Amino acid sequence: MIRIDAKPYPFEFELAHTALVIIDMQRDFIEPGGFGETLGNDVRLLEAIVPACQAVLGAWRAAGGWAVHTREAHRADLSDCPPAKLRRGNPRLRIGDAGPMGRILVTGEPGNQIIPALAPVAGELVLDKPGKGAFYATGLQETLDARGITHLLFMGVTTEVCVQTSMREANDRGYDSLLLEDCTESYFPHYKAATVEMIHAQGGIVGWTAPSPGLLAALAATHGAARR
Ligand code: C5J
Repeated sequence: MIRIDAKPYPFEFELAHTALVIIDMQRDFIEPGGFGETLGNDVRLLEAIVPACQAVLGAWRAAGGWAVHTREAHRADLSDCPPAKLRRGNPRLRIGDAGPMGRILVTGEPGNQIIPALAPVAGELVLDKPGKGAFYATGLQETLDARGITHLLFMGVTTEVCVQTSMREANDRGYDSLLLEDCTESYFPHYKAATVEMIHAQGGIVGWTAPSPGLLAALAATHGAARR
């Protein structure tokens, strides 16, 4: 059992029954010149969490942990994109339009790929999700249950949209989830702060939150003990 300091109280999990879920660390959201930037967002905020995410992913793999990578992605014919999602807002570029890194939020396009620093490796799950949440129309619950996963560690972007939606979906499905505070970001820092607070409020109404160094220390201790 691994135990880390967290809010609202320590989070305990077994490595074999826990997945690291990395939400939408895609080029179009994070890299300069991508879709996120064309919307007027300062992508440097999101880029800044990449080293912390890399450290966690590296330590997780070294300890023998399993990871899930999600991408917000639609089929090329947009048949899995509800008209309401397509119509929403008044953006210069809509889902499926040609953007600076290929068609916006379309599977297989360059901008839709996970950033190279966090590229998935063989054996990890890469999940294309048509919604904000990782569970909607993806079969994720069935995959997790088949592997005996009961606990989830979350990182990725954006905190208040796809990360929070996925954590709420996970909570309603009975998983215990923790958000790594320094491994998630929003284009709007006050939304991130509010989301972190609302996740662990009311005795952990959605789940737990913690900075990543506690996890890294616990993983190093577990890994070291396993090698001795
Ligand atoms: C994500 C978005 N990944 N903000 N998407 O949060 O639309």
